[in-house]
Amino acid sequence: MFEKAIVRKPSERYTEGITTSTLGVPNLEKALAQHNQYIDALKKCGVKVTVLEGNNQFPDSTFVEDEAVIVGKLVVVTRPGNPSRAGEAALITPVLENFFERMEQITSPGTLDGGDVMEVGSTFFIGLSERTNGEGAKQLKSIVEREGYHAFMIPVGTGLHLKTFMGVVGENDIVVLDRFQDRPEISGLNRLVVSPENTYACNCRRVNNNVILPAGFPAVSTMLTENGFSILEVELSEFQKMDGGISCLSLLF
Ligand code: CIR
Repeated sequence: MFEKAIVRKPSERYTEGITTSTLGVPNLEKALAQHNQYIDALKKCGVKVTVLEGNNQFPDSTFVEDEAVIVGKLVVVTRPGNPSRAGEAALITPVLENFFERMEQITSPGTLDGGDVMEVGSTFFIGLSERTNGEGAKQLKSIVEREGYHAFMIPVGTGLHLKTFMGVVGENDIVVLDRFQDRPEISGLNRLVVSPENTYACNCRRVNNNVILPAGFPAVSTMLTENGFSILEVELSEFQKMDGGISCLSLLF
């Protein structure tokens, strides 16, 4: 069960973050309102939410997921792969010190974004991407194995992060974009397959008894409901414009 979440509000400079999307410039007021709805959804799932103030130095720092990976009682502070986000590790560290007694760090030349790490039961799947290099993935793999977990690496190919294309919805269940469904690394998982027009909804997240899902993807919400999942939909249009989704916006533990 998740008891706590850390989120960070989008800052005044939110719209200056990195994006590959062609959906237009986000509206900050709308983004803040959607962020509040996201916080409400987390609270509905029974999670106590710590809300950090927006940070103007790092426009992408609302995507806190990329800054740390939680491995049981240990937290691993990442080394974000885009240079404009590298300083976010130092930004989140003092916050995490309030919650965790044990802390590790991904170190140079390793880079790793939390968006590339998917935990299912006792296994961590680590995406090799533009943001997470082989060295960063290797460092995380050895940490999680030392802590008693399994780890597999998965090449992401074109696209931002591993979890741009898959999300955990149950004990052993994931939602996954069709082109990844036959990857041998995830063959042991129950895979609910999504077609390319619904790619954005792959980034959904199980939070205790619910799955939080972006609004506007009826095919995916129907599939999840028919498979017995209880879903909470949140409108995230202003985060999609900055390549961010459901999982990116919180650290859960
Ligand atoms: C970035 O490109 O780094 C941000 N604009 C979006 C990060 C999304 N994070 C995630 O998927 N974990």
